[in-house]
Amino acid sequence: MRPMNMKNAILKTRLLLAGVLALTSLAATAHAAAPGIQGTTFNLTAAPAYLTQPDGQAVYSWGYGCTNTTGVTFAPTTTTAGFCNTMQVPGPTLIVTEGQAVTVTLTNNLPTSAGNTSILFPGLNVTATGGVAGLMTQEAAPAGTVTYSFTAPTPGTRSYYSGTQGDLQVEMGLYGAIIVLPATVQSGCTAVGGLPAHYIAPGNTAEADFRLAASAYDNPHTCYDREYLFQFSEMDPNIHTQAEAQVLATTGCAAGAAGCSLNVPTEPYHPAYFMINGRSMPDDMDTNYAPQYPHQPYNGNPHMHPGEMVLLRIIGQGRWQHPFHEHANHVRILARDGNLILTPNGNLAGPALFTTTTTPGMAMDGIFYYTGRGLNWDMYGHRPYTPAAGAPAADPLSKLPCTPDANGYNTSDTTALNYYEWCQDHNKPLQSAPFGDVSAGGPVTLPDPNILTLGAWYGGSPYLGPNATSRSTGCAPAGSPQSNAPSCGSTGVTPPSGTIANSPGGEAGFAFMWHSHNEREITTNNIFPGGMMMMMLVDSREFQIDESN
Ligand SMILES: [Cu+2]
Repeated sequence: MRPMNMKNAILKTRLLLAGVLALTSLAATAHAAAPGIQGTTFNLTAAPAYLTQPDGQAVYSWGYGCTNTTGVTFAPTTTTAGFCNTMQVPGPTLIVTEGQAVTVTLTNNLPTSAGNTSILFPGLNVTATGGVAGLMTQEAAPAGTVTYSFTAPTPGTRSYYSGTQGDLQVEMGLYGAIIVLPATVQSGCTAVGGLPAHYIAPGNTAEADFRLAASAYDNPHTCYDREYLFQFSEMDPNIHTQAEAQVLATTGCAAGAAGCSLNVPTEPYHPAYFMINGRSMPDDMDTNYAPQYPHQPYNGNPHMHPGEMVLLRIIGQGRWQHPFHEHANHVRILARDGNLILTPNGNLAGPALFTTTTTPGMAMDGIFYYTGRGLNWDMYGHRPYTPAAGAPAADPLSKLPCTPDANGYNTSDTTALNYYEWCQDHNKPLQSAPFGDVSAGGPVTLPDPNILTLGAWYGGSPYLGPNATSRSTGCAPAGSPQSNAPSCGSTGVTPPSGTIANSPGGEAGFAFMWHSHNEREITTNNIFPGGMMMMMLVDSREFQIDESN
């Protein structure tokens, strides 16, 4: 075995181990949203550091960061663990409000031989002051600064990235996102902090509001309940290795002196790392601001309750197209590059996309939701309307009516466990010979449990939620930890396999893979699984989604 093969074998083993460990330890994580720094004055730096990859590699990279964190305001305000390093990939998400005067000062702390650097804000009307003239904008010379000023335009999500030697500097990691929030709350939208209460299981507290704004745009049809930002990029480690070697060879050189520059070929291009928010799967499913990723603070790990309007902010960074597929529903596109797509009479006109394909620099906003409509079984798995024998009169789980609204959904009670249930499937059991007291006569036979198991998130029940077993069987066996189910006594109903082993208080959602449909991109250094992949979780409304970090 040649040395190179030996190295690859070790890398493969480490990657697989990392993947297994991470997948089994992530059962309780529930953190994402669209974190960033908010304000009108941003002092950014461009600096080098190493990015962690799940195959164990530390890839020399460049990124934007904060010169310091004095005066930095982290958003959303429900974020508790925010940090902004001197270098991070993607760069800090800049959160501003429509109409504000915004100033971004960039200090070039890249190695001297890397030369000048800059920031472009495509779509914004920018005034650049200071620095030195560059091809596309004013640039910051080594150790120098440049300032960009603009008035935050119409709301939406846009990219920012280096306008200097983009084939190398964007590849090295100099890119980020800017989010412009609407200045006012649209009629019909719920102001931040005011989302209506939902069903709260015993032992849980009310769920915090993790949104940046009440709506995505100045349009009442763009209200949302939850949001996520995904930036797609790829890296060719050969380019990074060559850049690092040349930087080391020119250490201490004087700016402008002969030989004090880099000459790194960026073709041919063979990326090996495919990242969402600077991380590859499974790292992208760890929390935001996890300490093991000091230069990759943002994750990609969406969670939602049925019926919630989830705003997806999606940006293509890097050099390739990235066809991102959100399993479980289409994404209704609201806007491209901050431009809301409307019909002449003001209705939403964006397409419903099976795959949200980004091209480099392109940003899009869309709405995703999941209700379980059309499953042909009652995924809420609750008992028929008649209270189960022995159920306390106040048992909220034994009385779950489904009253269809004009669209067929149960929406009259926003605090119901089955809010947004598709009523045509109400009380339809999954299997023809159901366990518990779900009424018989279901549409299908019970499938192999492996089809319905959801890995670390499987609650042992094919129905949605940590307490789905007690909802479907009607009572809990003696000694069961299912605290809010009436007891069956010592002869209790036998729950489905696995239910008791998994804590019914933990997250037991429906997991859907969200991933690049260029399947080359769901690898890490040629090993599957990895790269641009994450698991989206639909959680019962009894599960409290916590995105505070
Ligand atoms: Cu797919």
